[in-house]
Amino acid sequence: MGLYLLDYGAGNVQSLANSLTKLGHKFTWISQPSDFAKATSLVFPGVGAFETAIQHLADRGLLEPLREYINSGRPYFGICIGMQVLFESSDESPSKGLGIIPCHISRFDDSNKSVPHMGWNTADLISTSQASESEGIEESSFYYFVHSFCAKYDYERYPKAMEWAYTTTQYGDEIFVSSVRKNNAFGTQFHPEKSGTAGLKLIDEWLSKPESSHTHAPPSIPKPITPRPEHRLTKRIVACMDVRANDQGDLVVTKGDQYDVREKSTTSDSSSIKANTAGAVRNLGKPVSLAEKYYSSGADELCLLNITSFRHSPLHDQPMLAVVRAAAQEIFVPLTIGGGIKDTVDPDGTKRPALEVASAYFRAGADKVSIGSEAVYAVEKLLATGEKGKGAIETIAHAYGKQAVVVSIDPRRAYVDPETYDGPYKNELVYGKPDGPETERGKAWWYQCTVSGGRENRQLSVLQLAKGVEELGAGEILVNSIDRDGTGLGFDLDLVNLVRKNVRIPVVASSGAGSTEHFVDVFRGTDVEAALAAGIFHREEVKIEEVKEALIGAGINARIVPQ
Ligand code: 1PR
Repeated sequence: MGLYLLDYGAGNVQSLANSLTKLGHKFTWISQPSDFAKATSLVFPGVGAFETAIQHLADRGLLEPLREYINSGRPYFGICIGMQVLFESSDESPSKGLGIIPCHISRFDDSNKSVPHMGWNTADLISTSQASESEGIEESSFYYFVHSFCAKYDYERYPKAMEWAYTTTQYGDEIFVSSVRKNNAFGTQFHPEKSGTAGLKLIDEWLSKPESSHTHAPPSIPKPITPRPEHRLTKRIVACMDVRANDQGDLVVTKGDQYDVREKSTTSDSSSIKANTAGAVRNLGKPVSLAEKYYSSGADELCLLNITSFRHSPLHDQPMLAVVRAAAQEIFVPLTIGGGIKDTVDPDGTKRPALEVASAYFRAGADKVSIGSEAVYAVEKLLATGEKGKGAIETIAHAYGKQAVVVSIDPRRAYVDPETYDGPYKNELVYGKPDGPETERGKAWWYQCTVSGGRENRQLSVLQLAKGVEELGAGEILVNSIDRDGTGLGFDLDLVNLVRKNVRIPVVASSGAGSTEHFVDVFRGTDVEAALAAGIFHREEVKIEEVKEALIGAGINARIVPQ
């Protein structure tokens, strides 16, 4: 008897488990159909893809028991896919949902905005009278959404289904149902387990209610809702931690200048050029304690990059998995893990496909994985042979949804003489800009992709890579810049705009932030959804709270966390 959680076996459910543990709620996993009979309340944190969820539930004999459970009148809380399964069908999949809510789930229109809808947005109660028996949703709070498909709020076409609508949210000019509530069932399209303290409060309130308070009647009366001039989706601020083993073997957060993470030697001896780049690995702190610090300062997302990929450990002993596990227990905003997400081989010869590597990180508590070098190779293959479908991006996106797959690009400017250059990237050249090193003045450049943390240049431009990974099914692009990394000169707006204007998935600008103004510049000068920084946060030159205040002062929508 008691609280049960449903895991369909291919989604990241660890985040919800962590939030329940943090809140002190005990729970049991549903592992077989007969467990449903023992549940007095049930939470289904369905992160991932609709089709995978339905198929896995059906294959494990859990779909019908789930329907019976919900129809039995016992409390049900579905999150994201856990809410969407209540509906009839989805553009995402030929498989049918439970059909409890008579409405179709459709894809967002990406003609005038990025899809997935990713980030912090508000949830507006349909009726103010609902506030009195609230589910803990506050209109002043922001909640974390990540999805490409939604139940559009359409009370004329689906009047019965819209009775279920408890809150709506606007993205672009589309209004969708962001939570549903009727009788014993409640569901949110957003992720309360990833929505910081606002989300934890919501979960706690739902779990703390007596069973009798979970019966809701009468339902809301559907009514027209006019879109506002602008949605409330905020610009995200991401704190990034590059993690590697230092020379003593401890995992530390480090930070390079243009990807060189070692201290510069202080020697002036001109014969020791080697020593100039061979100092100790910079140690800026411990990954888990820094992650906790950034979470409480209001970071909207955290990113942990394994920049040495700890090549010699078997997958299940990867030191980075332990870091992710520990961080995920304490932080309740999205966590992206990058570095080494590719097909690997354990030291004993066991092959680990990229999907298995990613799954290990998702089980440890990651919400997204970030793919670097492997994405470059995949696009090179795509351009050379047209081959796609079996790589890391595609297999992970198929199982976990494209929103879980970030591609991290590490470009470097390739300078050319604009008078004489007649190479394949002449349509991508950036001309006449005063920035760049003294030695390259007067030259133009294109943005060249690299692999292995910038160690190797490839004959592939950023534009080719960005378009290619979008075609392969990536859900977001992180645009680093080796030229700007660690320099504090500000984001490379030419680079960021190049990517932003050529793809329809969310883009994160990275590298070069040196002041709060640089964040304002990147959001004014480009349409990116998020901006990432590392060095200035690690060295405490700028606090995340100060960045948010600067954004709000400049009229840019940002999420402030009450301290
Ligand atoms: O190729 O899939 O194994 O992924 C490796 C990942 O590790 C990639 O995401 C790559 O960017 C990252 N990486 C590899 N080597 C380094 C290095 O520094 N030597 N870190 C590295 C890259 C770049 C940013 C950085 C921003 C902001 N870090 O994430 O945090 O530039 O810095 P700033 O605000 O201080 O300017 P794979």
